Amino acid sequence: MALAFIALGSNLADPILQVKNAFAALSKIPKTRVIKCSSLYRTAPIDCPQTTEQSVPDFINAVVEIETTLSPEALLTALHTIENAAGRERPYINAPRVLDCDLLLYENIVQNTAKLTLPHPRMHTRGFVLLPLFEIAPQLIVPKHGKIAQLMTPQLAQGIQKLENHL
Ligand code: PH2
Ligand code: MG
Ligand code: MG
Repeated sequence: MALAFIALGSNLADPILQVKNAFAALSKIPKTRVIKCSSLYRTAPIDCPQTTEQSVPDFINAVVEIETTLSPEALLTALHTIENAAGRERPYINAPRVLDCDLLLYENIVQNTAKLTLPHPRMHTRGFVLLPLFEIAPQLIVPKHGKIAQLMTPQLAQGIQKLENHL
């Protein structure tokens, strides 16, 4: 069994419901068990281009710890299937999305292949990943980057609100 962490994000089509549905969908991946789900967090968009008069909607983000016997690549494929089933479209980079499921970490694997980079290349700079991850794994050491507690600088918490009463 391998431990892995997955980041969920949505800013379209009832994001709270999308993330809750994703918790359920993750628990149905073959050879996989959900160990912990973080709280839901409302987060300001980071690096999302504004293409219309309408401002980019806030995200709902969360992180899930799983145990699996799937390979990292097979797990990634399962995550894409879940995104597509939720109706994910990719009109441009970082477009608003019904569901994004990113594989953050798989054991302590460090790799950079055409299909998959581990750890996720931007996870260590993003508060919307680090805050929920810290909630469920405060002792975690992120390969290449170090202790999660030390990655979490106060600025990263700006624009992030933990939602109470949502699980
Ligand atoms: N995902 C991105 C880019 N920016 N910002 C927030 N707040 N939450 C996200 O999930 C997110 C983002 C690319 O996947
Ligand atoms: Mg993403
Ligand atoms: Mg993604």
